[in-house]
Amino acid sequence: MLIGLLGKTNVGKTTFFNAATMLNAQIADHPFTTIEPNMGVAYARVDCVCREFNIKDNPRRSACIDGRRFIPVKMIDVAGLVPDAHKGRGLGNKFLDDARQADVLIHVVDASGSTDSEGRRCEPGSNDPLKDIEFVELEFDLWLASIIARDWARSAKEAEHKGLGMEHLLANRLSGLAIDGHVIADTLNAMKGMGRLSEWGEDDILRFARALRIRAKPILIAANKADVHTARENIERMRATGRMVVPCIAEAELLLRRAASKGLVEYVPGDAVFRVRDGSLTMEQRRALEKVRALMEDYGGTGVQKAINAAVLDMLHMITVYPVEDEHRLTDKDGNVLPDAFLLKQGSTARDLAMLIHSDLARNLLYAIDARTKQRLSAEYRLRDRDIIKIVSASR
Ligand SMILES: Nc1nc2c(ncn2[C@@H]2O[C@H](COP(=O)(O)OP(=O)(O)O)[C@@H](O)[C@H]2O)c(=O)[nH]1
Ligand SMILES: [Mg+2]
Repeated sequence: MLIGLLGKTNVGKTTFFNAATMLNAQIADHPFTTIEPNMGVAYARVDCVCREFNIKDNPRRSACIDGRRFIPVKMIDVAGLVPDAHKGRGLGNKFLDDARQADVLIHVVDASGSTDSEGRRCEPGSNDPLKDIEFVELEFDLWLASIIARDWARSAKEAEHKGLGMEHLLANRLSGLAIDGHVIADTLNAMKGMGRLSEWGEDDILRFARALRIRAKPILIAANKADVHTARENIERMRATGRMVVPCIAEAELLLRRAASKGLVEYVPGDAVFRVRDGSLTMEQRRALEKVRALMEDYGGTGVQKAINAAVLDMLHMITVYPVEDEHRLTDKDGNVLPDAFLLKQGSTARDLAMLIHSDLARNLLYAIDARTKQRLSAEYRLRDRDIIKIVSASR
């Protein structure tokens, strides 16, 4: 799974990215060994099942801090967003090339309105972040539409003649965009009232592109710089449009994570509070931290972790499942307690979980065991959030 981070210059995108991916340095055994420069590992935070069993776990690819499990998710810093990106202006092609791989996008906006449309500093409140949002959406939609529209009338006619489903043609055309075929089919279904496909004009195609983008590439708004006084009103306005908006203070999150890594504060990313640890802080450090504390009380945290969680868990409808090999001790074969936590789409089955572990395991799958009840589950069992599952296969 991949989160794409978008935003124009000076909104705090790098600050957000650095804060979100910082935990990485503290987890030695992370699963992504080679990573491109604009890629990092962020984490979704869930309540770990270790608390329920009152056991000490030792995760391998995720981390458990005070009963909070941090599950790795790749994050890509999508560069080069400028007007007319879809026509290839600036780094436009690079932008779209990065963005197309993402399953969900986090759009960092300057909610305080102190960055103009070209990314220059301006008077707080003078730029409208809603315009930034609409601009990104339109750029994306125009780009999608341009891919779909290629030779549209002829292709649509051909599909109609042969009685072929249009979704096949579109799935082909949109391959490489990480969009599920059934999402395309669903979107086409929702467009039924728009008449014959072969008669669709540019506007119809754009409308379809928009409907598809909303389903296939959901965008969460990280309303950054929420600490600036002009932000609050803009946050309300953005929320009023029905979009998912999470107020953020990326700068505060970065400060806290850095302070925590130096042992100056105790802070679990995503908490609403932190504790100052060291008596030897300078007055300046203390003052900065107290300012952060007041802001966090206002918003219930810095919002960075909340934004990641909302994107992954809410927008992508993910659940967490813990595979084990010993359903009594909740360990893998090496004795690691609750070694893994996987994110799976709601509706995934025991077979999907097996597939995620190893294709051989899925091929030879016999049944699964619910570690809580010790009951057998079929391969088609629909996993629930927080399930602890042993997969039993014929190969071992
Ligand atoms: N007030 C405030 N400023 C921030 C926040 N996050 C970042 N900034 C500042 O915004 C400026 C641009 O940040 P940067 O991360 O480089 O933005 P980018 O160009 O979007 O990558 C820097 O001066 C940051 O310190 C925040 O949450 N609040
Ligand atoms: Mg930057």
